[in-house]
Amino acid sequence: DWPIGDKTTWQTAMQAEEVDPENTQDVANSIVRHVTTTLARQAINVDTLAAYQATALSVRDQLLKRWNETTGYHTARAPKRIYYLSIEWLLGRSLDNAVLNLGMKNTYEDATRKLGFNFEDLIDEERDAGLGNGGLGRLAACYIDSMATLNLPGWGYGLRYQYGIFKQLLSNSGEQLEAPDPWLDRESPWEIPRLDVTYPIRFYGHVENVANSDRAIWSGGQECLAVAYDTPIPGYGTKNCANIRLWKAVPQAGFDLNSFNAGNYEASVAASSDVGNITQVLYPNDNMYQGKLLRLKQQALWTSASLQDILRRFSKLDRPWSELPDYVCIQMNDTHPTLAIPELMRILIDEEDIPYSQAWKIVTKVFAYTNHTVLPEALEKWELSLFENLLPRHLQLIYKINYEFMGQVAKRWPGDMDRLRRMSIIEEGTPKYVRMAYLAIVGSFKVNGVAELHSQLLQSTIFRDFVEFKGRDFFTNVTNGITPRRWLLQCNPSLAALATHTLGSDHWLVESKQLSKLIPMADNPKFREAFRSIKQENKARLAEVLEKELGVSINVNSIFAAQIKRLHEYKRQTLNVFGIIARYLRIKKASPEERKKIQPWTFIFAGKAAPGYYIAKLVIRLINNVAKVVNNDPAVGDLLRVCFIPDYSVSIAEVLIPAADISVQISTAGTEASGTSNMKLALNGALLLGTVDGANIEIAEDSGEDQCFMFGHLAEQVQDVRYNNSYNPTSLEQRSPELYEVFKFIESGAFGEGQIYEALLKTVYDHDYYLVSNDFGSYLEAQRLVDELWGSDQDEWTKKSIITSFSMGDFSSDRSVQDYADGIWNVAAERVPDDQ
Ligand code: 4GP
Repeated sequence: DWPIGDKTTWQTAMQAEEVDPENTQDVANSIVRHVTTTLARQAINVDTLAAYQATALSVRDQLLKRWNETTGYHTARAPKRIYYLSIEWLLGRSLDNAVLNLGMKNTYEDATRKLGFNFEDLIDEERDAGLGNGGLGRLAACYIDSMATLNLPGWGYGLRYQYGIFKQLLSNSGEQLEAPDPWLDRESPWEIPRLDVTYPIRFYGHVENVANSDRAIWSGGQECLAVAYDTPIPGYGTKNCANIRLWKAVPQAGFDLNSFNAGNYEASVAASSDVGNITQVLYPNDNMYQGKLLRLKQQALWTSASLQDILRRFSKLDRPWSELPDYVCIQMNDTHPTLAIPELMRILIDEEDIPYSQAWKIVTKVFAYTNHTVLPEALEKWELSLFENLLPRHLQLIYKINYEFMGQVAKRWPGDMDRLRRMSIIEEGTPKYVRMAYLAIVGSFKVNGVAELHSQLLQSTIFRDFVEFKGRDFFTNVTNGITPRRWLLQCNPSLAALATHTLGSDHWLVESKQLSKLIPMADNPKFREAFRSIKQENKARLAEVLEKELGVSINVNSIFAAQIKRLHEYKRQTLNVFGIIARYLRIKKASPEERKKIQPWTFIFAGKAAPGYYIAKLVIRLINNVAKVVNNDPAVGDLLRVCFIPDYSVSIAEVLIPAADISVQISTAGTEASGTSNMKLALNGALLLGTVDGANIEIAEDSGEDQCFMFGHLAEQVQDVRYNNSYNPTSLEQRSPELYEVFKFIESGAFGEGQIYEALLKTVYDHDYYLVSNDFGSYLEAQRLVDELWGSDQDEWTKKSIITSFSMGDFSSDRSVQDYADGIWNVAAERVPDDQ
């Protein structure tokens, strides 16, 4: 049945819009149509930006056709769906990725060339979508790419921040400055406003319990709307297209009638602009919790709108509520969406009139929770009073959930008051807190960590009581992964082409384990030469950028060592910069004979510090001032360069990663949950210089320890060392004479007045919580081994690099997402038929 109007007219019109993916003229037509009718321009006034916009809009047309087909197909098939709730989506740019996934890159290159533009220039016009801080948000982006590629019926939900992660500037004294990121200034061609998809959201107000029922009526307070914006995400080698639905907060249509009537027009306009603030800005913290009311509002709006949307889709199936878990699985990317648990309870009980216990049975079959960090300062705990005020009904439900849960614990461990106190969702004390991780565990059917070590540590440390209560099977591990489409095909096209050419097929892009067939090529001199020259090309490209942006001359034959990630004490950029200073001192002291043994290095840093993170910002300042001194000291020659690339982003990562020889992954053992830049760098052939932490361990297992330079204390030793640092302190000089010398040099004013760095050095002098001094010696020793290999056997280096790169098949996000789909979600692929 054709739903509306004349079928032939519709179909002829749709066919007229068809673009043959291989036909350059078709593609050019669609670009020019956007130039004229969307942008209202002519050939004479199309600049590169306009050409980018028209091209992106033309690509978007292709995406939308697939999006429509996919949603239509999935609606008809009504499979179980997976919803991925992430408060961050660090997508980066979309144009290149989209044409690659659509298999239309050549056609678009040809068409834009014929229209007078270089496709690479158009790519550079795009602003990064920086709606995330780091690992957690980029992981979500890789996962949605994989869900689309694996044809899983999956959608992402998030927030449409007006301002993404701040722009990082550097002052003359090397300090980080922050400026807003107005990424929507030029509008994003990738988003589709769905002004008709809106849901009401309530804050504050009061709760009236309904007698003889579990129901309550929550009313009053402030109401606003969440409006949907969709971003289509194409799969690779499939028609399937996933979606990320982002919410924007807007005032209720019309102003608050009461204040209007009271003649308080201005106040009601002001209140409506308050609402707009909710989705104004992304909180710039990574691995760090900040208990701000506005952030709680963000979480409440996002979880409520997403759930209303999910339930509306489910309602159309006309199935009983008890079957919700057969159709819906919600994966919570960290605890930020945990409010979805009481919100689903509220909807089922208050709006659908389902008794509490029945509702709880449904809810606890829907949610799964991924933990991304064991750092205590990152665990979300909302102050109870804040919660009570903003979300009174949710707090009531949390009390009830906790009451029932405490009852079960008390039954199993009668009289164990301490256990009750430890496990309670409500933390007693002044003030009281709501522990979101515990609520997430109690309301989920599965909890996972993101690398083997991390998942073990979760079970043996912060969630230990819950393992005893829920049993071991309740907890699982899914090691993170990265999409090989963006992180090899897109960022390193030459290496991707070498793989495809040698394997005789590009099937590795969806079956990444096939890359392992290339490992034996490490013994083939011709292949080694090809591989090496690609690395050189990528290094030359990066060197050009560094010279242009930072004004630093680069030795392209030096070891490029990249540490590119958020600034954080646990990630130990400190160890890296102190190591650089030690190397600098060594170079300065070296006799001509000794100098010959020292290999040239280029240390590359990139990353932002949370604006309020004083110590992390000091580290940035130190790195920049060390760079200034080292890069301008003639005594150094070309043996050492230090580069801090400002405003790290996905796009910058795409240039950096293919050029690295060494991947610097040096967190204190047991602190980095997984890491994903370690996977990206390894896939592009960088050798791992790392601690025995996070996914480094699995990378070393898969590539073979021979390929890696591992060092430092092990996770199981950290507690003892830490204890000794605090309670049986020895002087820094005893712990690490090399580091002591470095500190004295900093204090002497070598990098600006010594006292600038006092607070930073003190963290190491005093308790050295992150074991910088304890690992410093073995770090330098690991670097020495790197020098030795680089200096003695370049061929051997390339072999190791090849083996590393092609051993990374298991770190594809396709593998991770398939693990989730099979082990947690119980969701199957629904591929849109090609002839559809
Ligand atoms: C990060 C972890 O620090 C990182 O190890 C991991 O690879 C990434 O999540 C993805 O799982 N955590 C955060 C955070 O970004 O804010 O907790």
